[in-house]
Amino acid sequence: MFFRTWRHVFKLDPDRAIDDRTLERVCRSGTDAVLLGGSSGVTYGKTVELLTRVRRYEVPCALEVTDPSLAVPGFDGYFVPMVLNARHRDWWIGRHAEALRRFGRLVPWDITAGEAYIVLNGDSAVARVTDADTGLDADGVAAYCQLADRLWRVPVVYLEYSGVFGDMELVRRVRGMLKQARLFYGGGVRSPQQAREAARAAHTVVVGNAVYDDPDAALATVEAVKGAEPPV
Ligand code: 1GP
Repeated sequence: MFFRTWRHVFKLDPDRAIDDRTLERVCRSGTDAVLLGGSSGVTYGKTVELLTRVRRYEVPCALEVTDPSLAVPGFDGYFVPMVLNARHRDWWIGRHAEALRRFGRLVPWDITAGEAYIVLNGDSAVARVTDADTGLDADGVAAYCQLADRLWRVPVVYLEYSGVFGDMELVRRVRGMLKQARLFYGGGVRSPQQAREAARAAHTVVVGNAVYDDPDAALATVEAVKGAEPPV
């Protein structure tokens, strides 16, 4: 699928302002893709606007469809997040089934992939919005990974620490378990050192907040990830 070779991804939030110069640096950085997504305040109009700006550059651009009303056409790929450790079924299958009932015939399935999220930072917006059970132990995380990878055969497992740098030992353990899914890691990557560590542990490293808080540091993560030994 379209994301199979991605090692480094910048995640941009259509609800956050980014100036033209920073966006240009992000898009020309050598990253494998720009992923648009956010936990709150994202609208169709804001998504179109940011896609249009990213399209000035050649970098592939994908969308995380967190609500069917945000399904803007014209992306290179679409991810549909399912938050496995959310307490309410709405966030694993409920909203998805409702959306497919209405729009299933319009989905470009050849460029659409499910993303099995396990949210591990209880203070993050995504944990609050989805009421995620973030107090899982390693075996609990491993169980969700098997569920996604083996039982449901979701092509992406996403360990989401959004805002804080995660437990790399756990990330490595999860990656070692996966049989078919690609492991995305996101959370608190703000330096080349962290980027390298995450790149050794996961298949794909996602950098979000740093783009807005410290663009120079964010840009330095690209080379660090690309130069790191990939996980087997
Ligand atoms: C957020 O996983 C991404 O969804 C990246 O996390 O914003 O902490 O870099 P950060």
